[in-house]
Amino acid sequence: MNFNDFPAEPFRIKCVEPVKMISRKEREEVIRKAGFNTFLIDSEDVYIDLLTDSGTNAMSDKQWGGMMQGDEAYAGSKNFHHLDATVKELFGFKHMVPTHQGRGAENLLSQIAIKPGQYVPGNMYFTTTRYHQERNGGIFVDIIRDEAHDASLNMLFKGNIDLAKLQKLIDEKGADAIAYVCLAVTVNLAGGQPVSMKNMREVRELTSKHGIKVFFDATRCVENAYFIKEQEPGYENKTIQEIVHEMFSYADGCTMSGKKDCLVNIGGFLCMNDDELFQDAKELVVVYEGMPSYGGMAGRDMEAMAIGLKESMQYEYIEHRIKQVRYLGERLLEAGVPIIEPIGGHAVFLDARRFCPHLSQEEFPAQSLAANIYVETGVRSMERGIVSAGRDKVTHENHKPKLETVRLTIPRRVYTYKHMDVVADGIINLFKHKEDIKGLRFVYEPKQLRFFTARFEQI
Ligand code: PM9
Repeated sequence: MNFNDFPAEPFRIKCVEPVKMISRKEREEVIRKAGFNTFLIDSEDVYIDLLTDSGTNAMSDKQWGGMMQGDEAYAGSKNFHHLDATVKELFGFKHMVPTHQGRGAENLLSQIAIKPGQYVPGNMYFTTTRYHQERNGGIFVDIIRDEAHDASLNMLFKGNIDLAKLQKLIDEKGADAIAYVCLAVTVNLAGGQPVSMKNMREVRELTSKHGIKVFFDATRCVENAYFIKEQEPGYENKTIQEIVHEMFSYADGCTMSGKKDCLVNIGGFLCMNDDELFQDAKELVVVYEGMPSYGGMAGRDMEAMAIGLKESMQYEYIEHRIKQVRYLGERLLEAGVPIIEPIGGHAVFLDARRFCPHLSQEEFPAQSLAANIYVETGVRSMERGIVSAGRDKVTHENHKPKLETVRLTIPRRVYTYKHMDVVADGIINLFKHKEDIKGLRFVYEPKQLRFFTARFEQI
């Protein structure tokens, strides 16, 4: 690894938040009290917080300035018009409906676009996305390429949809039985893996032939655009903005969690080109979120999001972002720690199957690994394996994903390379005595999205 491959932070730090490390003995007590679930640890007890990149972004001086220009009128806020115009300019969709965060948009889309019994094919599931699809009678079908389920396979555009799987579903069930295709850019649970422009174009061509709509999960679309610029022939001289615009030209709409690539702490939106769907979304948004001109957000939040979305497309920002994640991954790889390859956009995913070969999947190796990383290092991470996957809605059996991982998710513009070194050194150390990691069993299992609040004890 050559340190010169990694650009310095393209910002100066104007405001700092002190962090401190509590003792190992205290951390052991904290994780026991949290039921071995890192979601249940207080932030004050965490040294470096890699639980998620969602809502944990550091905002810029311009965004904070924008916050002071919040127009908090109940209706028709000027910040809504700014956000509306920015999203339409950058994404190219005809309509935008703001929501309080990504799952608010997923809720609206699932209600207006899925008829009970219809299929919703997608490139790997995401927890909240699949939950809303199923809650509205949809049947999720995984049509990601097979390679995405293999942690150690290093290949480009591992997030692509397998067109043969999509064609098979259309042939077997008929186009009318498919609500829409949900295409995520990048694919979170596959390791932040990107989708190629070619794949998006081909999905558009195939679905158009059959009159099927395509909605993107745009949550990490800017990170996906960086990979296209870096790795897909023909895109090296295009701007990130041009690439994002072309990506969305292959979709009928999108859901967006602004908490990621919009560089804010809260917010989201739903976009579409279809006038009737827009009408339906506007009727429903008032039930769950608020007026169609604020959708659960304060005026100041919409302003920060409009500014953040533009900032996220600046090349220096996104290059540093992706390469900082890559730096952490390469440090771990060099030491032989098993991770999902290639290293994705927002996080490094430890492969818990290979990290803890002495534990079966039913002993929740990733959940336990995340708990042990906290005790060893003070770093908070997240399970993304059998616990996150939940149970089958019909059989109530555990879904058993092939990927059993712990996600080290890097907040945007928050930590430095030295923080990455601390994380890497701690995990490399734990890897040396990995046999000490014990299995877990549930003591409390919530009925839905169980990973957020479940509690465990050591076996
Ligand atoms: N993702 C994450 O940490 C936060 C919730 S799960 C701990 O990765 C995608 C691809 C996401 C996502 C959230 C949402 C939902 C939709 N799609 O959290 O509701 O990664 O804004 O977005 C989280 P909201």
